[in-house]
Amino acid sequence: MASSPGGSTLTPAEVRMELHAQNRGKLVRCLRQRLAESSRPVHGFVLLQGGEEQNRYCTDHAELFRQESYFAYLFGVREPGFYGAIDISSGKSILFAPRLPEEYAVWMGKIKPLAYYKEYYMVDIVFYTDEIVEVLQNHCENPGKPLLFLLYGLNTDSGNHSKPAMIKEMEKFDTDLDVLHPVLTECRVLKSEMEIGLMQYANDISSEAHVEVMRKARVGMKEYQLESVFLHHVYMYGGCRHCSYTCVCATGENSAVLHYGHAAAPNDKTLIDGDMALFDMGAEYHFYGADITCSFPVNGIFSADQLLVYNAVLKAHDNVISCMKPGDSWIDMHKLAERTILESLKEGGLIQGDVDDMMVGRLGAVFMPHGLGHLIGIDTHDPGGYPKGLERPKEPGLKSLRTTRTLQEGLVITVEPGCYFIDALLVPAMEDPDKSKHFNCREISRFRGFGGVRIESNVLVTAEGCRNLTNCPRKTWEIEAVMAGAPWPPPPPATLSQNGGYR
Ligand SMILES: [Mn+2]
Repeated sequence: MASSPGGSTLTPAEVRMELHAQNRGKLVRCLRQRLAESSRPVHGFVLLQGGEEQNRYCTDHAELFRQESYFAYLFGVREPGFYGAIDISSGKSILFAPRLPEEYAVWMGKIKPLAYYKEYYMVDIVFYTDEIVEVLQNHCENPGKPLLFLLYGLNTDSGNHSKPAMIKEMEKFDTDLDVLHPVLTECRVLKSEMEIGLMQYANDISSEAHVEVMRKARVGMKEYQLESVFLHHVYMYGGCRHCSYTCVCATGENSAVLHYGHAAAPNDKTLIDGDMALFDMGAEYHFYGADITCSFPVNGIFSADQLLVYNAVLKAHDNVISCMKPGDSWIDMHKLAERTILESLKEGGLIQGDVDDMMVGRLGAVFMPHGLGHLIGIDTHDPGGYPKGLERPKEPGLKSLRTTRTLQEGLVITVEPGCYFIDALLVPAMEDPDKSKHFNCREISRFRGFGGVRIESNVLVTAEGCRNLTNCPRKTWEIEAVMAGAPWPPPPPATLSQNGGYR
């Protein structure tokens, strides 16, 4: 059956700026509480600086601007060069727009009046950025210098720090660099209904694009052609101008290269009969992203070896999702995935011995060196994985976890178990007697060059358990049917024709 005539069943989701007004309201409540708890006066301004447009090296080529994520969370502003402030005592929000030169109207389009931004972004007042000092001083009702809460803190995924807002005449203000970052980061961890709505949409359009990629995959194509199918689908039908990250379109051996797709490995291999494909791609819609991985045989039919590895990973993915609920430790979920994969590899004859022993010896990290999953939201690796007091584990595999948090209702996290045959890990493991005693070396050697499998979904933790926002064919027979032209999502059972492609 052909895909739907329009190419998609989706239309771009409605973007509502109330979402950001709610985010600001949440921050104000949390900040007031935090200040009251430490017996500090509940006043001052949150001041954030939005992102600036960047040119390519020395040229005048402006890179497509994407707003800084904390600023996007609070204000939803898509243009560069803004500042935003929130008065903690009144809860009022102020945007500061750049004063654009008259020339702007010639080259870039009409200059919007401040009233436009006030209405569009649903803030209380708008001024120009060259008025910040004066406005904040005038709006301060307390004696002495106004207090500014600036954003400064560590991103535990990148190791970089967020840059506090810079204004001239900072000496006219008192500043606090400690309070805002942990409180605002914590606000971003638990998603609101409206945020979940956008993430569901990003997942819907990305899931559909993954299905389109599976359908179009043919032996002899280039990996980048399938990348282009994905990009076209999410932009053409989904209005997604940005992706959450650089597409990983890996086939054959490349599917064991975890961050394949970068400039030195630009998705340019030819698809060979018998290759496994691992495609990790996600679209972003109004700042909120999806992060989805599908693995499938490029020729449309799983071989026995591919079935073994794929089903090991799928069982881990499904086990975790059927277990996840508030109160669970993410480390335990990671270990559950590892154990599931090791048990399957043992059943398949690749490894041998006691699985408990393997767990103690951290054998799972040889096949899955990355963490089970990460928080996701406005950033693909959303911040807040390691709040103060939560230590990063040191053991192989576990140290790669981007969070070790206890699951809470409202948190959205990726579940992305994988099983890879990576020479850089297999060779040293073969030489380590504690690990190699578990290897069936002949079988393991046979799998060198296989690549790897990852299955990644975005999962919302609910009061009862969790909800998978991703909807891609996952069972091997579903993938084979979709690649042979069957519809996705499958029609309800009653309407299935006898030769509908599903069995
Ligand atoms: Mn991911």
